[in-house]
Amino acid sequence: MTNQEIAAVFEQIADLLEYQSANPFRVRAYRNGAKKISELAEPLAAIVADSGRSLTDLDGIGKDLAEKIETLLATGTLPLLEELQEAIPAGVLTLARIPGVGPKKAAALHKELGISSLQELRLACEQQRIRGLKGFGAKTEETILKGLSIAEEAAVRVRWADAEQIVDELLDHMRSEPAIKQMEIAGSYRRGRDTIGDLDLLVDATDVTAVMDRFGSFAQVGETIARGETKMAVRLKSGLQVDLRVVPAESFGAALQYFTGSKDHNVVMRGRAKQQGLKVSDWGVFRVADDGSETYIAGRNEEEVYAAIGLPWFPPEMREAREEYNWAAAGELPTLVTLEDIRGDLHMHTTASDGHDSIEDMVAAALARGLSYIAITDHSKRVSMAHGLDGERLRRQWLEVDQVNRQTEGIEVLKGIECDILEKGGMDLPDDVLAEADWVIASVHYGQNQSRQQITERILEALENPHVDMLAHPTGRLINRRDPYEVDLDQVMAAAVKHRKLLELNANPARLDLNDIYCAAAKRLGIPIVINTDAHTTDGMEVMRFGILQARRGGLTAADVANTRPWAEFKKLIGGS
Ligand code: DGT
Ligand code: CA
Ligand code: CA
Ligand code: ZN
Repeated sequence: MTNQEIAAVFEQIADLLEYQSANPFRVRAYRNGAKKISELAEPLAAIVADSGRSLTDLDGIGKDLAEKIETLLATGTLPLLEELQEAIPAGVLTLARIPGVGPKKAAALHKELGISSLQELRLACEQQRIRGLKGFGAKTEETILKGLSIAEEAAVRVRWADAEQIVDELLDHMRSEPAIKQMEIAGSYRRGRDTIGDLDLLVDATDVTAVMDRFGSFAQVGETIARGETKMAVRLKSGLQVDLRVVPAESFGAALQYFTGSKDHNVVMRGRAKQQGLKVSDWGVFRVADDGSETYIAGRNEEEVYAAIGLPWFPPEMREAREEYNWAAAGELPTLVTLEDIRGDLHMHTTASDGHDSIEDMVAAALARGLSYIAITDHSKRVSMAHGLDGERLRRQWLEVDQVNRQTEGIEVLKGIECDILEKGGMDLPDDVLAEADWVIASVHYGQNQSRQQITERILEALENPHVDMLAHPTGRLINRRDPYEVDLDQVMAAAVKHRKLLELNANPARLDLNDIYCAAAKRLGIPIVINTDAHTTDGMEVMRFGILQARRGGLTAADVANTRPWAEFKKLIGGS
């Protein structure tokens, strides 16, 4: 097999895994591997044949991928690929991505009606041809149409974490151009929004032509939309647009401020400037004389731009014209929480349920990340698909946790459980079991299509349970894949205040709920937020930083985030001593 063929197999595996909602880092490992392999100058077969060398010496190739490459070279195929292909027939991949469709329905639509594109699916819904199929109904058609709209939206906005991967590669590519003095991604990406409409690349450079040529030669570029004197726009093969602006050094700060936005933030700022006889643009801050003439007074960096109109520098995550100008007027911006503030991670899974790594592995990974406590929170028995734990298995797991705690220095491992809130209400495990846990998470995984009132009542009841400490991923949304379930979060928050419960900001880049708005609401109400990774592998702990971004957008400080405290302090929040 050639390198390109091997790379293609890895790309295909990544697509199929992604379709199965596998861990994003696992998907990324395959994509990165494919990219590295396709860029290699020398055949992989030659490296394998050389006993003095190892595939794992290659950048981006870990032990797992190395084994897969060897299998491919030896047999021409991979059990994993065959397994995935068997589970997912060709052509249903796009259909299955539609919220409300999923793999099973997609396969049926393909088989029974020959539907293989989104257009065909929409048409079939509109012509009411789907309700005739076994297991489908008029309601399904409605759900699919709604899902199609979400999917169309997904085609135009990408998740922050996905944008990050593109940004990293783009900046890497641009960096080798010596004419570039300064470079930043502005826009919603810099503000840390959960999804990104397009990327805004800003460059300070002397040689515009060289910068634009370099930009146009980025491997992911599909087409150039426009190229002008200082502006250029391209569409990547993935469909994402990237806007480039090249500006002089004395305007770099002003342009960075302007193109970081948000638009609403800038509108307020321009108003402030005007009151002081100043004008702000992407070129700088100017004093406007009575005769209308303009004098440049600032623009090299953002600090001097803001200072010129009597404002502090605002962290980009704050720039949404929500509270930031009030904070500035009061003379103090909150010091937003940072990744370094985090001391614990209180939601993660192991091989006991649907995680991929052992308790020991998770503990070692947490130690490597500098955490001083974690909670092992596997699923409860209702989540049978994930091999959820009943009381007996859970108590056995806790013996294991005790042992790990005895053997390990520098970290406290808590006995936790992610206990399902049952469809009919009530917790999935009896109170006597929950009472023995150090940490109890309540989650809604089933009955997500129930009415707003039903779901809200289930959650309110769970929050009344004295053993429950925190509600996880409070809206159940999966960005671009599943809308939040119907839930009255205002009532949930009121109950959290009343019963002194904590709420989770789930750091998984596809979840990120609570979102920024509700984080801010929780802060106002004094509800401690716990930012958790919900890791299903050791690598899964990496997502903490995405949660931090969202928390910062909600204006949260370290004090607002419960797991910035040492465990001894945290314990007091949940009634421990
Ligand atoms: P996106 O791309 O939809 O995720 O959101 P943004 O915020 O990145 O928006 P984008 O790319 O349209 O523009 C980037 C920034 O440029 C925006 O946040 C503020 C600034 N900007 C763009 N157009 C205007 C405008 O018409 N007026 C003002 N005041 N600012 C603008
Ligand atoms: Ca943008
Ligand atoms: Ca833009
Ligand atoms: Zn979980």
